[in-house]
Amino acid sequence: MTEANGNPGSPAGRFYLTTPIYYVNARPHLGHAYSTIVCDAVARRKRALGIETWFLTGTDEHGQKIERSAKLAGCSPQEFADRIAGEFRGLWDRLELTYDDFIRTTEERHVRRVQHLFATLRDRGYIYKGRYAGQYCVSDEAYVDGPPGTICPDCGRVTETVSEENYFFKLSAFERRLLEFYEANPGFMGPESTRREVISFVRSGLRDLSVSRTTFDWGIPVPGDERHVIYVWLDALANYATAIGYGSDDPKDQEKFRKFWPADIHLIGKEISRFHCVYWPAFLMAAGVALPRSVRANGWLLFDQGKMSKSRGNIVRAETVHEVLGADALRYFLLREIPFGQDGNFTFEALVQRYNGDLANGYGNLVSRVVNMVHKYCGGVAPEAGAATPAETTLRAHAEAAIAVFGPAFDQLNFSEALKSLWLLVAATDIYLTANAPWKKTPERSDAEHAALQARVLATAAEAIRVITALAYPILPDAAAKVWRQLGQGELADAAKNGFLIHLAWGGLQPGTKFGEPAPLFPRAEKDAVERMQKLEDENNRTAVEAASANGVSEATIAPAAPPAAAAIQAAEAPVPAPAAPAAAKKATEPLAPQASAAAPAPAAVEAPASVIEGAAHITIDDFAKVELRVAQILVAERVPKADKLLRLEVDLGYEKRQILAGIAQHYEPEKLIGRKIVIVANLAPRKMRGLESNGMLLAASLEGGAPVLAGFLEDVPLGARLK
Ligand code: ME8
Repeated sequence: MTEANGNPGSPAGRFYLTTPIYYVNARPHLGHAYSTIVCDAVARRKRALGIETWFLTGTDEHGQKIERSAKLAGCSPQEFADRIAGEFRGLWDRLELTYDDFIRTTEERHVRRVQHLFATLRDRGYIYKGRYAGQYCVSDEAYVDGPPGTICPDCGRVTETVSEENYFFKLSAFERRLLEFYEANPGFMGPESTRREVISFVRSGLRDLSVSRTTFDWGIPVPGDERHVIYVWLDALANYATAIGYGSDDPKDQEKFRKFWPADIHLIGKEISRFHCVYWPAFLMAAGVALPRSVRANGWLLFDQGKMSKSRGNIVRAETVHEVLGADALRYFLLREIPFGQDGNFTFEALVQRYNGDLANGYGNLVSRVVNMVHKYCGGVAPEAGAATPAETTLRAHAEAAIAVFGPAFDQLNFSEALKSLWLLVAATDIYLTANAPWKKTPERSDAEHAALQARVLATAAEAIRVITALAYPILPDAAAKVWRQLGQGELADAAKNGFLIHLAWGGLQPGTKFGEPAPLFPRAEKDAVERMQKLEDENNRTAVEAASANGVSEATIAPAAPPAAAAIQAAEAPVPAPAAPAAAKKATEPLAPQASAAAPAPAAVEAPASVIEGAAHITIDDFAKVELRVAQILVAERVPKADKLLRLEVDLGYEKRQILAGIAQHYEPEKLIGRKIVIVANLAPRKMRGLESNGMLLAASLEGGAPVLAGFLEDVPLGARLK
């Protein structure tokens, strides 16, 4: 494999890195911000090393999932995509992320170039027409092996049965070539767990891949056969090449593509490794295009024990952290706390602890002490250090070690180690300062000796701060820019453009440099910071749920429609279960109550335990006919904030959609419910819980002492069908 493009010393001196392009079916959250912030930090360091860098991000806007989300929101897919893509871009701008291009897959430039790629693959004999009959996971936009009803192994949702004419890509032809490529390029994918997983996937055998769909429209038409739209992953993966000019006729685009391709790093979340390490290289091999130099997978940001994701309802928004502690605090926490490649927990408590410990009391306090003393004792001008004593030699050695360790660790994406080593220098500088106490005049020192000590110690500490700041810049760009000014070094943004990191070495702070005014960097976070962030999130959740229930616009990941679900699905429960009145206690004439509580769901279509039906009084067929039982499909399922037991569901009855609240949150993961076909009591009078209206009730077997089990079907049933 060739040397990584753009690394220091690389002849090319260029670096191209990408984030995944994010689906526009849900708003951005901290998980998305994590990947994008990692890329931003890398891009900033590369630029500061004088390397011509191109940082691409964007949004993935086609496919069945987005089409359905838009339908549910009552707008066109394009309007829907415009809105959410705007939110992603707006957030990246607010966080001052330095992306060079933001590609949207609905842009004309992308559409035409993807068609070019498709035509190239077809012309080169790697695409043929066939028929796909199998399972498809709409949420992951992925084909899944197995019979109808198979659960997607990646996300746990029910797959849909697809049977249609498709174009196929000859993926099977690349099995051996891919394995040889991985073998020859051990650095191609990482971390090691990803590498192992991908290799074992390819070794287990590759089957040809369906790369077009005919049963919906929201995609890029296959050139020459517009009944088909191109498979959304082929469309999406191609963004990395189309955005920098692949497939364009314009010589300027072609020049750009030659300049930046192949990408140095595709940074992704670990769940999409297969698409990036198997499909994408195979498409490129087939098209005769060079392969990316590396794919690097970040682990998952976890919150409340689970992967942070909208459908789980456990997201935190980057805006919240930004508002309370600032963007640098978020960047530092994510890169310092989570060893890159591993999963990491996000908690407000840990964030505040790191912020106060490392930034407010650590780096921030150090800068403030030194800059203030230079103003107080040295007239605001960098003093001449004079001859070094062993203390200065030791601190200098610490700084040189930090320079030596930080760069390679960072360039391996080992941000946590890089920062750990740099903060050792923060600590060493603090200790040095305290040990030499330039603020303390002792009787045994003459005035001249004291002035010399002050000059030596403050010049040395300020130089250490300069080194720390230069290295920390990609992670703390805002704070670093302020410190740079305070040290009289001018605008860091300009310095970064001029590759100030190339020559970073001890001794750059010139005596006589006029310092800028001291300015606070990281004010200590008060005790209520955690509560403030929590409150902002709660308020946001509440507004989102209310807005969703008011407009019928989904806040959660939107559901795939599902094939016949496996027999037992999930149970319906009202949030405040009424005591289960045994049917036997009811009078024969009593109608099956619409007010039937969740704990005692009307058992119409579900066989109740013998103990319950034994001796049950009879009802007439007319009594039964009063209960309107219908087949519905769960489109959206999410937790109701501050209600442990409640899930808010949006269900589709075919003829209408409605919201139902169900007290099953302790027994079912909301994201696993999506797509399930269930039975609901459709004519139950609406009622309000937690300020939200519930229009109907789910049916379930109410097992004695056990979890509820939802009623479902073995065969496929149309939505809205009445149970009689
Ligand atoms: O998969 N922890 O888009 P997506 C860490 N459109 N990273 C997270 C995360 C979490 N909890 N949640 C999201 C797609 N991410 C496709 C990609 S690329 C050609 C097409 C980050 O909106 C992580 O980078 O589901 C993950 O891979 C990406 O967001 C998924 O975003």
